[in-house]
Amino acid sequence: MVKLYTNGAGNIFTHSGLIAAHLAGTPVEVVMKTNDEWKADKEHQKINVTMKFPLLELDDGKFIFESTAIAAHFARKSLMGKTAF
Ligand SMILES: N[C@@H](CCC(=O)N[C@@H](CS)C(=O)NCC(=O)O)C(=O)O
Repeated sequence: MVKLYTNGAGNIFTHSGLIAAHLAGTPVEVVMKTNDEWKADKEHQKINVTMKFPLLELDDGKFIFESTAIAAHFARKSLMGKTAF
């Protein structure tokens, strides 16, 4: 299952990806930590060089940064082209 890393439920950038995943019917594991917890996670810092959230980890181990790119990734699975939107 894909993993969406975030720094809190209040991060509005995370929501667009989760909404798109929900509409696309794609299950997502949300990995949520505080900024302080992420900053203490040295392994995560090797992956997330900007330390901005959300960050999506795909099943093949690749990562997608930027909320719009993450939302588009989910939308491409089953939403795009089905309606005028
Ligand atoms: N352009 C990025 C913006 C992401 C962003 O700014 N996230 C902030 C929202 S709180 C963040 O994670 N900040 C963590 C920090 O600066 O320590 C996107 O759309 O994903």
